Amino acid sequence: MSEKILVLGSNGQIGTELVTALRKAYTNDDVVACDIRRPDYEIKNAGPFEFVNVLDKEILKEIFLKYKPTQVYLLAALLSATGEQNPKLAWDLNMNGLLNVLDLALAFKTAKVYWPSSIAAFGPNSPKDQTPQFCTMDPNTVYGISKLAGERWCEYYYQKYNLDVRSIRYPGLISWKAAPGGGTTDYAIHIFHDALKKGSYASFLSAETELPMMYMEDAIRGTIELMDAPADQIQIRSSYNFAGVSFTPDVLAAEIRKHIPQFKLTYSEHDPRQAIADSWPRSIDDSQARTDWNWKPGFDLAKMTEDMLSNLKK
Ligand code: AKB
Repeated sequence: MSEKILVLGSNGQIGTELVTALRKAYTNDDVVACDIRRPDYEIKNAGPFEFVNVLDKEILKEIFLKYKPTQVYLLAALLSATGEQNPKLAWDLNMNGLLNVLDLALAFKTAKVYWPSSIAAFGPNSPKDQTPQFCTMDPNTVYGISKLAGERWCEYYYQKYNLDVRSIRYPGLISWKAAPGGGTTDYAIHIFHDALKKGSYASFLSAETELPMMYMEDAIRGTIELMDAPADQIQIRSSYNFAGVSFTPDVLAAEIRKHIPQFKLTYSEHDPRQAIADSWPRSIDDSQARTDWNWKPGFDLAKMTEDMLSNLKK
């Protein structure tokens, strides 16, 4: 059967790379990029693009009617730091956007839906190291609350209506193609840009703040592998723990210094993102993803740092 794939939120950090990867795996015309903002040249000219606000159910319905998608990826969301600046909008977009898509996917018999959760679904009372798939989850950001609630909705639609929804709890994603959008883990991207441009960076997270991270190439591959896995292998219908590498700003700076020896890292004080980072896990146990659909990351810290620097230099 031929596929028609909608990517909602196609202009963001993940969407930009996911659309390109899906267009390589399928055809350009099979993958419809959708966003509320004008796309960059590459996405717009390689295949179909539609302006869509996921909160506008009527427009969204027209898009489902026009394309009859077999797969939908919903990426439109407000992240942790921007979500705290506008909690009501974060809740509205992250929650009602998801419910709109789940309802339309049911109505139009979409075969598979992908929705990302995050390590932000964990909270201060979740175990910090090798955080397990199932444990206490008490997120204290609106973003995290919306992710935990969204996970419950995904499982509910699967159990109640047999909708094939799949999800991953992303760690901080590190990439060079598109800018990140208001997350707590964004320091780990800015640091590379400033290391090359200025030779120094002032981190808004403290030296010892360890967080789970992943290189975007791994995240995109893992996402598509999860969506391609046979349905009977998908044991988790809330969201899968998913791990790449964990490091602190200090450790990342030391790795960057192997390429830029004079690189200097300083720390800024009293940033509200510190409290968010302190409520999150340091590392994640993703053994269920490894067992169920053979997940395995390809990038360690050294390989990721080398790839980031060489691509940003270009
Ligand atoms: C954020 O920092 O908000 C995101 C995330 C971990 O979900 N990158």
